[in-house]
Amino acid sequence: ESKALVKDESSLDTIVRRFQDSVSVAKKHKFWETQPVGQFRDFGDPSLPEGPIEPPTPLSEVKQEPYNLPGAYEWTTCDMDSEETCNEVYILLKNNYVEDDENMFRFNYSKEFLRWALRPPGFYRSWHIGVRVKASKKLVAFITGIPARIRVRDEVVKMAEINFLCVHKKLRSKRLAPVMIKEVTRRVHLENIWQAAYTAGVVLPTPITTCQYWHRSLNPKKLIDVGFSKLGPRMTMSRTIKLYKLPDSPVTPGFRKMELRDVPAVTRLLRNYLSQFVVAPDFDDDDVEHWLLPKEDVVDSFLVESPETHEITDFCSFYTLPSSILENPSYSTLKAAYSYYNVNTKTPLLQLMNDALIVAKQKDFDVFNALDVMHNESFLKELKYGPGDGQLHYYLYNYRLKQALTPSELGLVLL
Ligand code: MYA
Repeated sequence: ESKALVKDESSLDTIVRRFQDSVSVAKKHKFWETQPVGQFRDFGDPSLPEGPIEPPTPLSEVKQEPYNLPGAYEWTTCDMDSEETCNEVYILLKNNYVEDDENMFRFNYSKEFLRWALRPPGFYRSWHIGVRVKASKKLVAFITGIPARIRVRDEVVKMAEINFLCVHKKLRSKRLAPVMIKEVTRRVHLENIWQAAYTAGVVLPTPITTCQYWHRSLNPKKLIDVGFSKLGPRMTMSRTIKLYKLPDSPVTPGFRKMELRDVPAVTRLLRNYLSQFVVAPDFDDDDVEHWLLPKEDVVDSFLVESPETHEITDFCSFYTLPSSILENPSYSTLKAAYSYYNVNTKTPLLQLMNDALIVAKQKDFDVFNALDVMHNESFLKELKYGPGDGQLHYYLYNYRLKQALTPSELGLVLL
C-alpha cells in the first residue's frame, strides 16, 4: 500500500517536472534565464540551499556607468519632489500602466500616492529611474526601487522592492524592460544591496507564491454598470444592493482612526503578528509612521483601543488605488480600497474586517479588494468577497526558497 503511494508520488513528481519543462521550453525567457532567480528547472530540487543564489560582488566591480539605451533615448532620475516630474510620471502611468485582461480598467495611482510609495524612510532618489526621448524629452518609461528590510524565515535581508515598471504603449516589445531591470539592479548594487522583492501579473521564473485578488462590492450598482461585476444568476439589482448593504458605522467599541501617538503600539502589534509568516517586512517605528499613519486619499488605518484598559488590541488598514474606467460613457473612475496590513488579538478578524468595509463604504469606495495572503482567507467568503480573475505572483531576486509558499504563509503586501 504505502509503496504504491510512494510510486504515485514519484510519478506525480515526474508529471509536474515534465509540465514545468514543457512550460519553460514552450516559453523561453531569454532575459530571465540570465538572472539570479529560481529557474523553473531547479524547482523543488532539494539539493539547492535556501538563501542568496549569488554572493555579493565587491562594490568596485559594480559597473559604474549606466547600461546603454537605444540611441534615441536617455536615462533620467525622477525627482518625485518636483511637481513637474511627479506629474510626468503620473501621466505616463495613468496612460500606460497595468490593465485588467479585458482592457476595461487601468490603475490610476494618484500623485500623492506615488510620492508616498516612492519616498519611504531611507529611499534613494537614484532608484526612481525614467527614460526620456532625447529629442523631445518626453518621459516614455519608468521603473523604481525602494529599500526595505524583508525577513525570510529567521533572516532579515536588506532588499529593494521593485515596482512601477512601465514602458509606453508605443514602445512595447522592443526589449526595453530588460535594460531597465538591469539598470535598477546596478543602482541597487551600488548601495550594497543584492536582493529584491517584486510582484507581477505575469508568470516569470519563479514565483515564491501565487495569490488571488478577492473583491467585496460596496457600490454594486456602479460595479455592474461599468462591467466590473455581473448580476448573479437569479439575482435582481435590488436584491444585489440589499445583499451588500452594510451598517452605517463600525460596530466594535473603541474602533478609531490611528494617530501619531499610536505608532509605538501599532509597531509592537504588527511586528508580533508578522513574525508568524515565512516572508514579511521587518517594520520599525519609522516604517510604521510612514506606511501606516493615515494619509488622506492614500492610506487609511484604524485600530481598536480597549475602552477599559486603553490597550491597542487590533488594527486594520487599506490603501487607495483608483482605476480609470476605459471607454464608459457614464463613469470615469472606479474607487478601490486595497486591504493592507491587519492584525487582530481581541476583536474577531471577521468583525474587524467588516468594520473596515463599513469605513470604506463611508469614504465612498466602490469596492474593497484583498489578496488571499496572511489570514485573509478566513474572512473573504463570509464577508461576501468574490474571487477575481487574474493572479498576482510574488518573486524574490537573488534569493532561493526550497519550496513555494502558500499565500497564507506570506506576510507581505506590495503597492
Ligand atoms: S509589475 C508591473 C509591470 N507593468 C505593467 O504591466 C504595465 C504595462 N506593461 C508594460 O509597461 C510593459 O509591458 C512592460 C514590459 C514594461 C511590463 N516584470 O521590453 P520588453 C519581461 C518582469 O520587450 P514590454 C512591476 O512593476 C518578459 O518576460 N519582467 O517587454 C514589477 C521578457 O523577458 P523574457 C517582465 O512588454 C517589476 C522581457 O521583459 C515583466 O515592452 C519587476 C520583454 O521585454 C514584468 N512585469 O515591457 C521587475 N513583463 O524574454 C523585475 C515583461 O526573459 C525586478 N517582462 O521572458 C527584478 C529585481 C531587480 C532589482 C534587483 C536588485 C538586487
